[in-house]
Amino acid sequence: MKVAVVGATGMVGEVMLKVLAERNFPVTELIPVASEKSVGKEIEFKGKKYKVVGLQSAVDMKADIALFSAGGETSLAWAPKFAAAGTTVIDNSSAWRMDPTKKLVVPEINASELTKDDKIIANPNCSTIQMVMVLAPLHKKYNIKRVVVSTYQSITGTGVKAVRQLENEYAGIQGEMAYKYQIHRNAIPQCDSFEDNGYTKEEMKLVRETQKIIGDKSIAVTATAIRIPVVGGHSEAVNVEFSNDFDVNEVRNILHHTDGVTVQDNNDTYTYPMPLYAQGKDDVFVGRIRRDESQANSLNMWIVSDNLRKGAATNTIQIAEYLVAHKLV
Ligand code: 11C
Repeated sequence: MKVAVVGATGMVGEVMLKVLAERNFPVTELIPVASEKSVGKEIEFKGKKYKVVGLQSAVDMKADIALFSAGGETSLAWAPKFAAAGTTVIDNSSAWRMDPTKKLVVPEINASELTKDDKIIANPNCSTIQMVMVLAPLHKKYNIKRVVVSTYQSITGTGVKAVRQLENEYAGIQGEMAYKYQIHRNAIPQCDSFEDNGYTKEEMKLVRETQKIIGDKSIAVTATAIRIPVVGGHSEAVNVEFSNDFDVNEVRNILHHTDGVTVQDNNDTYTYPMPLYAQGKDDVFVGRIRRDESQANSLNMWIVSDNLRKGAATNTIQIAEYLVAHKLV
């Protein structure tokens, strides 16, 4: 496969290159793509050096697959040009996710929707991916009525500027701000900008993307997304109300047998997921699984995953793997 990585020098792009190598994705030719200021720079992939090219040169090189992580505006402007050249685009931005003509895919849940005609495929938001990985198998068994989620999100979701802000604040250096407020020793109840309904875009992604991926608009979701000074991954406190009653051990057992999900749930040994330990791993970790005793058929869980891995690069590459395995590209 001739593979273009658009945004190769960015935070997610770098993890994409790492994951492509780790999973031994069949790359016959790599095309690292970035903005004009990075063109000509060299990046290393599997011990070989590659020169970064610009977007138009990359379109002309007619890759089989282009993995995009260069922001919504670049995706809106360039994904159609790649697609018109015959390249299948898997896009990690929010640009195409809610477009009814585009598939929004978490491979373990809905990759079977993909066909050869899907030339621009959307990768969901990181906080949505880790939540639906746990919700989808439970929805099948007990039917979800409502989800209440609060997120505790890693600054790596904002990008390298936020990581620098935290490092500067930690070292007591005045520098460029990614957030309106100090993030060191703080919790900021705003991820992304606000919509007219008073929620942030990040919160509404959790609502809309969950319904689209699971394919059920009747699932009610309400979210509060918080930024915290952590780098390893996003954490989520999730409360779920089902139509049907459940057995907590059966819930653990279903999740234990779900591909891509690891149950870490033992109070006796203080075993529960934490971002410090999820970092660099591909799985979604779930623990603190317990009945919500305040309401019928309701459950509480704590879900953690590396937002740059399953939340971004890994999921994108799993989509590419599915396309290759099913000869859709
Ligand atoms: C964050 N979830 O943590 C965001 C980052 O729609 O792909 C990814 C934004 C997106 O701030």
